[in-house]
Amino acid sequence: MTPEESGPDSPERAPDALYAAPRDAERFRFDAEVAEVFQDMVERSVPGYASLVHGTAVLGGRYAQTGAICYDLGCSLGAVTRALSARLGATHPILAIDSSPDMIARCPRVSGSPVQYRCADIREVELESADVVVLNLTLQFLPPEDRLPLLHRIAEALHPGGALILTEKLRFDEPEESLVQKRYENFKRAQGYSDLEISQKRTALEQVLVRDSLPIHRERLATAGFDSVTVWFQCLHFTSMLAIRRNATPD
Ligand code: GEK
Repeated sequence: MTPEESGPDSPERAPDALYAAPRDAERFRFDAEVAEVFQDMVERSVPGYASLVHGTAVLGGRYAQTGAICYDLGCSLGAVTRALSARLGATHPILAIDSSPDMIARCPRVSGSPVQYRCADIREVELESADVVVLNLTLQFLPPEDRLPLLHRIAEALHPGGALILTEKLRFDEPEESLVQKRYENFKRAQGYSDLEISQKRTALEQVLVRDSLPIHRERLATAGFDSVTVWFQCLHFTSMLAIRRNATPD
């Protein structure tokens, strides 16, 4: 963690042992028990998470030039929002949105801050004119058919030249997929997760987290109205793209 993400306004850190004992196979949900351990879960499950949050704030800070709003869509406990706000200063508005009331309730608030947290479905929220939109590991949780319409709305909301920072867990073609999966499981073991935890979590996420390949992301971003899509972070499956909104409105 960088100093921007740690400190007194960071969420509490309960250890993630949700899948340590055998449990009924249920779909993964961002409910109260997940929100309670989320900080530990995300840091031990996403390789390079702290760098991702820091890099997103650095990149976002460069594109937040006009003073227009920045969005953190699917903010969970607000890590990106806090890091971005620390760079942008006390006056820059940031709207952090998540559909999980348990996540939003746990986002640390700073009184007098221009950061707002809202519990809402990002597929339904009206987006105002914006400099920067962040989707950090969120798009992959939307049904695939809802992804392009959201990206279209984001492109329309962004100023020409505004930035979308999109981080996703990618799907690879075989044989790369099996190789990366094996390395990912080794990473999780090194983070202290047992084989039971790894396999139960994997089962719970099936059909909830639906991954796309990088070519599909690139094609969808182009269709939505973005160009100059640059991969700026990659660690195993986890990839972050900086996508700039085209000057002309797409057809
Ligand atoms: C981070 N960005 O730490 N509307 C709003 N929120 C949603 C929706 C939706 N339709 N669907 C899912 N979410 C964070 C990490 S976690 C990624 C993001 C992970 C929310 C969901 O409630 C959850 O908080 C978040 O998207 C995904 O920088 O757990 O792998």
